[in-house]
Amino acid sequence: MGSRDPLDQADLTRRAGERWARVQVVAETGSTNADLLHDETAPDRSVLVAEVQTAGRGRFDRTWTSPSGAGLTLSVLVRPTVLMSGWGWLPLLAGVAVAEAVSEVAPQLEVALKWPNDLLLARAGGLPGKAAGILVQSAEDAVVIGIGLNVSTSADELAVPGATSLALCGAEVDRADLAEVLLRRLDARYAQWADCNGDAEAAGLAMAYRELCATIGSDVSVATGGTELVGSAVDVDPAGRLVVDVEGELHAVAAGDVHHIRAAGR
Ligand code: BT5
Repeated sequence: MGSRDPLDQADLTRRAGERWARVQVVAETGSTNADLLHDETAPDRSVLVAEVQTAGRGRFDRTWTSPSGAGLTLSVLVRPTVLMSGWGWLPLLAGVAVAEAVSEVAPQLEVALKWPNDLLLARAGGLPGKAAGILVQSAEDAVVIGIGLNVSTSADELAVPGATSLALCGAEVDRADLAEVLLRRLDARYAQWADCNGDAEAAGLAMAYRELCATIGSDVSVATGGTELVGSAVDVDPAGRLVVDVEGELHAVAAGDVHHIRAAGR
């Protein structure tokens, strides 16, 4: 099956299983995140997949662009009942699930996460490229986790030079298989986290994240709230914040853009 064949809603609903309450596939929309955020009737554990978005969102009002059928563009809505203090882990949880799903379907790829949740893939003879981005937004009791993942995107279709895709890194993957595995991994990580009342350490999530995260152990510059921190990233804290050592002083960063100056020796 060609990897740009449209996804089939009935097939994906069946593959997703009963752990996901509602699975919708649309040919085109503005933003799957915006749609679920504004859908007050969306049940807990709704999934919305679009073949293409015309107003795909990144963090900090940036954009996400991907040609129709070239990637996976989806959002899930959950209504967590755990303490809100643990919600900061949801973006990182999604990153772990995406990395695990890509590793399952394409074990030959070398995956890593850049804090908070960019999926990086190793590229022959160059720096790692960004193959997936995650945007988590909340509205009252609902949290929407949006995932954009480049699957068959070719070099001339990439949104930015620092981007890459599974295909460009050597993996031909069927999107329906990938979506099925991604929903299973997301469900498993979410269930563990929820069972531990949002405690990422107890859920084994923090450990899994540290193992995947290329930022921890790297020298970094972090643009956060109008300032630039330069130091070494030493850990993530219990709230999912990046801990940066700047000349012996520890700073916990809740949101920002990380640049790896000197990557950790991995
Ligand atoms: C992200 O933001 O990476 C979050 C992207 C989330 C997209 C999903 S798709 C489903 C759901 N619905 C939405 O509307 N959004 C979510 P950020 O870290 O701010 O990175 C955004 C930057 O990534 C852009 O400014 C570009 O430089 C780059 N970019 C845009 N499209 C890309 C792509 N397809 N692949 C790699 N990089 C891309």
